[in-house]
Amino acid sequence: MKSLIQISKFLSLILRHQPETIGLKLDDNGWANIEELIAKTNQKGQRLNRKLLDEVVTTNDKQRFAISDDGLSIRANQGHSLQVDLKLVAKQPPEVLYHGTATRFVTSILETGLQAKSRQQVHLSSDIPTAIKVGKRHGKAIVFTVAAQQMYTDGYLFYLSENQVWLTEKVPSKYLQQNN
Ligand code: HQG
Repeated sequence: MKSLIQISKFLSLILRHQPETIGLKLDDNGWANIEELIAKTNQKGQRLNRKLLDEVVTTNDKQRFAISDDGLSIRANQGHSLQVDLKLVAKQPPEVLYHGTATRFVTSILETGLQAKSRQQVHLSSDIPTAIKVGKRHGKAIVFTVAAQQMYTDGYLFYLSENQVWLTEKVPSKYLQQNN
């Protein structure tokens, strides 16, 4: 693999979506054994070693990955399509959060609310610039303000991932306000 970004993308695929691609299994909490991950990656002809892996984890722009306290395992902090239990503790959200998406999804979102789609949860940002970046990944960006505190009062649970992404199961459209 040529760059740290490519390794990060590869790790996202393996640790969030398809560990079976290299014959790897994650535990119930999403952890992979690092030695095994490296060995199986190399077996597939992709160069990876502990030094490179550590470099990806520490330099990653969004801190997408965490290494366990004993240094033996790695997991993705959020973004899974796989069923994993990250053991996050429910937390009171701020008054509002933001969700960046593409303009072409607006009609559908206003009809059915924000859904997790292929991921385990809906991802929310705590500031608008981050939400714009997330939205741009899909096309022309648009940002929704989410009445997070109101949702929380109404019984919805919120979680904050280790890399500061807010997660919730769904956001009904009555809690959404279009920003731009
Ligand atoms: C949209 C990246 C139509 C939703 C980011 C989004 C984030 C609907 C898309 C993280 C809908 C799903 C997650 C509805 C939701 N109708 N469209 N009812 N409900 N959608 O990629 O939030 O770089 O699964 O608005 O930065 O864009 O990978 O979710 O546009 O933190 O670490 O369906 O992934 O992080 O797209 O991004 P995604 P997301 P990483």
